Amino acid sequence: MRNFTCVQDLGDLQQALKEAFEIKKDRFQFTGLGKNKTLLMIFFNSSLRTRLSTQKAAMNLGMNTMVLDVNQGAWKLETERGVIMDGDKPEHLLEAIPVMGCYCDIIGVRSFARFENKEEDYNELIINQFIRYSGRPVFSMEAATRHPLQSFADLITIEEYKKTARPKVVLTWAPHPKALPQAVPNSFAEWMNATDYEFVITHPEGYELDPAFVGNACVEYDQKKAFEGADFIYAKNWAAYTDPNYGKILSTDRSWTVDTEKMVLTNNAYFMHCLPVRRNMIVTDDVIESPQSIVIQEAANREISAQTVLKKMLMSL
Ligand code: AN0
Ligand code: CP
Repeated sequence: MRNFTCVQDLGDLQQALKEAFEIKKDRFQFTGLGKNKTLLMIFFNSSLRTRLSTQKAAMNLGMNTMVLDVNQGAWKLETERGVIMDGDKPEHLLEAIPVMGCYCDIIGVRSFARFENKEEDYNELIINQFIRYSGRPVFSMEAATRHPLQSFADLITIEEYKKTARPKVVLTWAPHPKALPQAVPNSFAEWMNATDYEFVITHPEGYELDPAFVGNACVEYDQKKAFEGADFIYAKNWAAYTDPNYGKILSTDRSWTVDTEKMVLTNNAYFMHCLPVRRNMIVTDDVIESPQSIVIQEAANREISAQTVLKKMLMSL
């Protein structure tokens, strides 16, 4: 596997899951694979889990790691071609990318949707420039439209906790005070569609996701109806996708917050969220602290998803 930005890049998903569970059993069995190989992680946005879990995964494989926060200490980067650079950005991405490529063997990039231009976001302008100009294999640590390391960890978690072969998994929108990207829900939908689970998406009207990601999911506008019989509730906020509201907040209606009353409608469902989560906006204290909440186990699996991906990339260097 050269690059990793979406579920298809993994190839056989069941095989990748098998590899992930092998790594989870003994995460130091491939410790020689990354010897003298350097991972460069580039962050255009904040991170706690991705930063730590990916670095840990690389260390488990014997790699060296370097982390660059572009907005803290590096030169501010211009990303548009053709701009007269007389503003506050002293360096262009088109020089910075190949230079960064000189110092490492694999590059991880975090670059959220900016909500300035839908086409730019959905064409994945930033990560695609890394793929094109770095000369190195590149993987997504959440790009504009997807967060595949998160979705892979989510899938591993569901596989660990599911009680039936074909669980009912519900992705629910929940309120949030700031406009958030669609990357997590898009990606989650993409990965769920790659399984044979029963998959339902619920959100208020106006929050429809890109149909390319929704795929075969059942869309249910009545959140309570969607929760009935669910085995997993996956909560996430996102800003509107559809025009003319792209990137806008249309609702902060707290009747969509996941609470005990709604969880009672489910089949004793597990509660999941990628984190960071705003308590009592997305989910109540009671639900996230309940024994059915598996958000910490889910975050722990980020190390496993990252290590599986890095192992595959190292093997094809
Ligand atoms: C980001 C998002 O919603 O995409 C990252 C989640 C992993 N969340 C925030 O910015 C709060
Ligand atoms: N879930 C996740 O990617 O978290 P961070 O933004 O903290 O990396």
